[in-house]
Amino acid sequence: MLNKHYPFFAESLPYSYSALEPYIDERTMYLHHDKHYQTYVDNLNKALKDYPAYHSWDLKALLSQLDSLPKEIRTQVRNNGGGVYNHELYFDCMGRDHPNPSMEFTRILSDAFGSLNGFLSKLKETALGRFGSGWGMLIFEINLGLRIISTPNQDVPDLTRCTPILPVDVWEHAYYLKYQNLRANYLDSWTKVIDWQIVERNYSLAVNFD
Ligand code: MN3
Repeated sequence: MLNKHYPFFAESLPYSYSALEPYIDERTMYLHHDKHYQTYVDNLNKALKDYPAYHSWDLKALLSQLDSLPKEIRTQVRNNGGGVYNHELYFDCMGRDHPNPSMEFTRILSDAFGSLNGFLSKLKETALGRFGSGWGMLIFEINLGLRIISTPNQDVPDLTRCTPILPVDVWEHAYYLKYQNLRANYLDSWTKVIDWQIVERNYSLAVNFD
């Protein structure tokens, strides 16, 4: 994802639309991937189309150097590039194959957050506390290690020092069809479809790049 550049293409979902049933319904996954995510990809390309100087920039370069982009496209790249980045990681971190973290990763989470449940509660609380649309995220930050943060809209943290490990989408489009306004119920269900093998891979990559 991060080493791709213009024109960006949507990644296919790494499982079927119905794979996360009953926790996340097929229709939500279809709309979320084929409509919402696809639109972020299309609009990112549209923003960059007439700016060839940035066609070789990968997503991480674009998102971490927004201030050096022409101001006409800065907001479009921030919103749509962030949308591409966040959704690819979100879809990737879900699945039904690895519903539990390894002993080693459970220990790592416990060192940072007290216990696995302590981690999940803190992430849920942070995601619930995001007013309006945005994300809850486990990130790895240089010098600070694992942290839980929340970002508004499609913002990503400073990618020059933070690596997102596990994001959860709390825009209503992620849950409204099945859970309506009950964000907390969606978050409880989402924890059942985390693919921990992918999360642990993301963590190892982040730590080894540090
Ligand atoms: Mn979304």
